[in-house]
Amino acid sequence: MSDWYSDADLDLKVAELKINGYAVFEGLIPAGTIDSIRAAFTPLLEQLRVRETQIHPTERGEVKTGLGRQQFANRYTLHVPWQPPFAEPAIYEHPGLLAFFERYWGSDDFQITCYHSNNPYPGSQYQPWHRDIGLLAPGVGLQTCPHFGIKFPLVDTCEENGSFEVLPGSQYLADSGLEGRYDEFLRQGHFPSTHRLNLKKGTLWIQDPRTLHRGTPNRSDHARPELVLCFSRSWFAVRHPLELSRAEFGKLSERGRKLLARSRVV
Ligand SMILES: O=C(O)CCC(=O)C(=O)O
Repeated sequence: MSDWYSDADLDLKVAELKINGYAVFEGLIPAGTIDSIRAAFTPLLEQLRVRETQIHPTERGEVKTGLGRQQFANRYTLHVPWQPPFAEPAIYEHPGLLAFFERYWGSDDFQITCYHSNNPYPGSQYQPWHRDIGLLAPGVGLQTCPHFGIKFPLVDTCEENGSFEVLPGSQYLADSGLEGRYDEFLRQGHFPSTHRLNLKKGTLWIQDPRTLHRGTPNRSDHARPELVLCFSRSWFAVRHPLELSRAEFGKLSERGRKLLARSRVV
């Protein structure tokens, strides 16, 4: 048990994740920490935006100088370098967060496998409804997911600046007849439980990547950056290992080294 969350609090959050396909931890990150991250992140993101004038199917560049792409019009993805102020132990080693995963998975055998970001700028439109990973077993909605996105926006998110939209409970949907047609049905049909995650800065939330979701139009005058740390069970394969310098690896705590054990030290 951590001294930050009681067992009852953790059980409730785990139930939220299992039932809704996401769980929200409001006020987990101090606003000042988010502001420092945003101040350092904005120039990196702007550099990418100026460079990536075309929509591109694959990411380009290097993590240090901006590995990413324009995914849809005015919507940019960008990897986040593992260095201060982005690599913040108060976030990725937060005792409440780690206790949450240990409770959900019943194990501490998990690692951080990716650090990236989703950034709709003014003028971005609806994404198609989608999942971020396929079901591991065709036709079966497994009760436990081995891989999660840990997300935190760098600004308050709202309907105007393109807050994230989810269809709660859809993480277990395993009907091959619907696969590939989610956007068609969700755009046309009646789905009253769709939900916009309008979040205060400092909120961290956990997304089951199987849950149907989409980005929404940003009609504000500012970007809506959100950083994403991926936490995965040790057996879950990831394509590109996270990279960090020897100096950054040297700064890690004992738990940090376990969490970053699958990274490439360069
Ligand atoms: O952050 C968002 O608004 C949506 C991002 C997303 O779902 C994606 O790019 O897969």
